[in-house]
Amino acid sequence: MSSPKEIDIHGFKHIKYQSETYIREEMLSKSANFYTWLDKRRSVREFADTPVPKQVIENLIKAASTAPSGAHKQPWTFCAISNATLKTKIRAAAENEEKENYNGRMSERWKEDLLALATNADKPFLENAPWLIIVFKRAYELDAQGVKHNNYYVNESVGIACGMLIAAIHNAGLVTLTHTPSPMNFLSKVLERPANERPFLLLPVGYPQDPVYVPALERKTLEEVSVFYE
Ligand code: IYR
Repeated sequence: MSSPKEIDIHGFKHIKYQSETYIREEMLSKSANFYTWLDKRRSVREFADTPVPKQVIENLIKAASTAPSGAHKQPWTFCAISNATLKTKIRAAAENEEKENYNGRMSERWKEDLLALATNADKPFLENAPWLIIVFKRAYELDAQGVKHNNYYVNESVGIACGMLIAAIHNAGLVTLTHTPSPMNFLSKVLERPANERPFLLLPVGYPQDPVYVPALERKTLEEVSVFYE
């Protein structure tokens, strides 16, 4: 007898799920190729002003929003900004904060660590990149009666969604960087976000400037990042 297409578990419908599986050789080559492809991703800080179609950004956000989340609450809002006036406002406010960071709020040790990345308080990418995606975490939801319901594992959930967004951007042949102007509450004001949303991460999206240079970084080896218990 064939198994049912759907079953009921305490009143909730569960549907039969068929995951894609591969023969051993294909699994080996797929996993190796995915790593090789992902390893080509680099954070890029200089963008071309070449436009990126809105539909591409929509697809990237849809991909990110497939991320697993605590109790499937999907506690995220992606704000996609191509509006030049808003980008200028965001750049000005972010650079104000960053000036304070670089001129005092950051420790000497921190600034030394950043020398290799050649970052500073100037953030031209906030205006040059055709799109800024600002990810907000939703700390809680309000029901129809206005009662607060906290979401679960919000940072973990939104962090995973951001990782998937970054992979989707790479897959589209575009580049990004993770920018966290600090403090970033100004983003809630500029974008008029509701009180249950807090800024989490800002990602400019676009084509890299040509030519573009990135720091000659090495990634940790498998041995450095893993411990196997067999
Ligand atoms: N937010 C600052 C500083 C900065 C901090 C870290 I940690 C980085 O990896 C990169 C930058 C800035 O955006 O410049």
